[in-house]
Amino acid sequence: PPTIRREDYRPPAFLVEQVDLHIALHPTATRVRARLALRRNPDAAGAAAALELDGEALRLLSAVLDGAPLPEDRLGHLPGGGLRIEGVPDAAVLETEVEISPEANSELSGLYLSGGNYVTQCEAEGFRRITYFPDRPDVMARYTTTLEADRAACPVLLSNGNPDGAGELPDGRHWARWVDPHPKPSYLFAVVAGDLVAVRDSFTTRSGREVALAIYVRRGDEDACGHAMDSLKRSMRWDEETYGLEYDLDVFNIAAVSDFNMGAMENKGLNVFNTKYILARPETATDMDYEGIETVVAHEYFHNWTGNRVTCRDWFQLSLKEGLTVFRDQHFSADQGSAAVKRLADVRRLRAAQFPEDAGPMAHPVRPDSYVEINNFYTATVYQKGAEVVRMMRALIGAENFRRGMDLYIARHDNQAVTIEDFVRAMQDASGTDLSRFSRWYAQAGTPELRVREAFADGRYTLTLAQSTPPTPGQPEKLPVPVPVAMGLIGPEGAEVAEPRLLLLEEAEQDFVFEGLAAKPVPSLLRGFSAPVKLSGLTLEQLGFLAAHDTDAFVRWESSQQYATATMLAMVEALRSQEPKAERAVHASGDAAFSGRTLELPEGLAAITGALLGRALEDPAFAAEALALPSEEFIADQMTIADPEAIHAVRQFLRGALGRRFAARFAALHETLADAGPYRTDGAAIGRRALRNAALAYLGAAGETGRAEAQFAGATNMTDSLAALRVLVDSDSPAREQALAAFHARWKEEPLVLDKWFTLQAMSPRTDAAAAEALSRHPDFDLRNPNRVRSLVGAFAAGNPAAFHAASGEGYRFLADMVIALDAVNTQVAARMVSPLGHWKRQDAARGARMRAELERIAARPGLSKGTYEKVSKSLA
Ligand code: HT7
Ligand code: ZN
Repeated sequence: PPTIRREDYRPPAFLVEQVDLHIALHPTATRVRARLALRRNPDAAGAAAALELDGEALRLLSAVLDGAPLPEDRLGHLPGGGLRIEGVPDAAVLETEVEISPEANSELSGLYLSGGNYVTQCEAEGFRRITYFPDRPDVMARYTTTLEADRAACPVLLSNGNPDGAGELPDGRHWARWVDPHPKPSYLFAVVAGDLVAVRDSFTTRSGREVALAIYVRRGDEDACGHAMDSLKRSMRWDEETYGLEYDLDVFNIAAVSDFNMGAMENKGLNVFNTKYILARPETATDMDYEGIETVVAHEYFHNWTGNRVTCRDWFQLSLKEGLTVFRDQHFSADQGSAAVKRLADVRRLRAAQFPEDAGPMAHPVRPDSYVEINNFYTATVYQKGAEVVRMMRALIGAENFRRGMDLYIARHDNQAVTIEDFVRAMQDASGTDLSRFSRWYAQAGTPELRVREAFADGRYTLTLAQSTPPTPGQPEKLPVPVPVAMGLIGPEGAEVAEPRLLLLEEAEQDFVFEGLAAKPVPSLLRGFSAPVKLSGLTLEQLGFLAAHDTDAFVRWESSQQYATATMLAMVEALRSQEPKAERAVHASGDAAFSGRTLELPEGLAAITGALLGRALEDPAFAAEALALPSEEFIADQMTIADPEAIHAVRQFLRGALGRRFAARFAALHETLADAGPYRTDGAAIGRRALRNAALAYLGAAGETGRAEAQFAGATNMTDSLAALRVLVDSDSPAREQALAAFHARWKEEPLVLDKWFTLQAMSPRTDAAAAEALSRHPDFDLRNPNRVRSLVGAFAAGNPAAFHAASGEGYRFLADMVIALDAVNTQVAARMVSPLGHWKRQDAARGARMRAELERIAARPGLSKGTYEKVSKSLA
């Protein structure tokens, strides 16, 4: 398959001014009539260039140019299924009619059926599966859409923009017309039609316009939309207050569907959501689900300005809308509750997903230079690292200049399709800061590594920071990037001894000097995680000190995590050097032993845990985050060659040992923090539950499952129920199977809860590849439903490292079997599942060979999709 390169960008030969669509819905034979008002693009080279229309899986019924039918010999056929028409006048009207089958569309791109309802997904290149069109984001057009369907099957007919009439038709059919006054790229087009019910509300904009809000869901789910609706209204207000951005249509509709490739989609005036990010009742959704809903609803709403009104010129610019909008949703969520705890969670996610990506075979810059399949580039790098880059820019130019830059960006580029350079230029012009060097952050892949050195003499403290970025595929050499380092100095008594500052490290190495200090301080660096880098060079003693004393919550958390990481790595090393692998035996009881050797709880880690527990009730949400040991995946990422068995043994041992050492305090926390009064989802209530369930998990790891059994039996909300079930599922308690069966029996009609049932088992160390494979044969498993696939296959491969990396290679084989089966059903989801196999260089030779063998087995499949092919071939390189 061809590689698309950023440097090959050419403007389109024709623009589309107006699109009029008529869609007659039918499960197997939907008819789409499109009328395109075309105009030659004055900015395109080649005054006689042909009109090129994308098309995929369409059956062309007719094509008429300026009233005259186009004969077959005027239609050139393009490789992917598109059309090329020569000799089109500078202004012309093209009318086409095609037939498509929503029922046959298991790819979930274009028009498809979910639970019997019609729904579209057009980003990135799905509109071409609905009609012939120049399906690229730099073609912005005004759309009118008329929908026609059977009234009984489809009482609801929705599209973008404002409603503009509806009526009856013969034979029980009806129609509705929608007009979107705003020009938009085709990827924002949407249709939803079916038997859905609306939960309604309204919002008055700050200029006094009334916007009708509606969330469309399956009948019976109306009571589960309150949190999403509330999140939407808070997002609308926040964007007015923070950026002066007001909503721009009379209606804002959301539709929730069960079958969706991603989380949600920001279609103009008609957002389509995965039900996972809309539906929440205390009995069925966890606190994390509530937080996810708030974030995703806000994210899609914020796209209305950062993405829809100002969009991307081409898909290489994806982070222009995604990085910026993630930055905006993170800022919004931070404003809703504890900003510090939100930041920890965001950083944890960045490190879990983006850092490994940046160190693996698919590493790419925030603005990639090439791709084979654009769907493979909706990545943690484009989204999360892209958000970090915007965040750094704001730190460098200051909040006020950043706001001025946003105003300028939108004023300059409203209704345009633009580039990342345009965004950076607006920030530069508004702030007067030269950001040309800063733009390296968009161009260079890889996570920069910062190393700290110190010197102290005669009251003069010199902090030396050195940076380097490791090579990544296609980028062997890296230049230094400007790194904003928010910092302070802590004196021996635990007080700040210098004004907190923002240092700017621009060169490969720089000294920063502080005078007039009475004693050598401890540097508190990267406060709030001011840059997405890896920091090293502090001693265990300094980390312990910062964990106890820093005034910055992020550095306190980070230092305790780094302390635990260093400790765990040392324990892993000790195990590795003691015995040959084949003789290892790991006992999951908590007393991990490798060939009879017993690990010991390091007193330093116990002391940090004890100190955290002592202050836990001051800020329960923070304490829950700080008490969690670094994940097995994170520890593996710190090693040149990982050792999944040893890491698992060490982490399990520590959880059990800490659970036993502090059993009384964990038990006391579990009792003290029991919910009194009604269930609430504010930050304080969520924090209390998080800490209480962290205590429960430590007790469970220490073999005390009685509390979990009682909590599972009595839980009235999903957070507590699932936390208790997790403890039981990870244990050898006789209650395990019974609890799993009871949970299944109770929730078998709730797909989102059933997903959790699959995930808990997929991630449990007690589930090996054979058990995961057995779950894939469970009658409730469904390859056509992306949520279910992620809940089992994704969770197993990414969240159960010990089983996935079993020395037998069975974990790898299970994943490869699933990828092969999925590729015939949904290529986007299949390609995304390949990633865990790509990290074979981080495993020992035997495992690496098994991973490669599975990648080669996938690559050899005839008819493999280009997306899966791209991931597999890059992973093998
Ligand atoms: N902009 C949306 C991306 C998206 C998507 C991309 C590829 C295939 C399916 C998809 N569904 C949604 C979501 C967002 O980032 O807001
Ligand atoms: Zn987005």
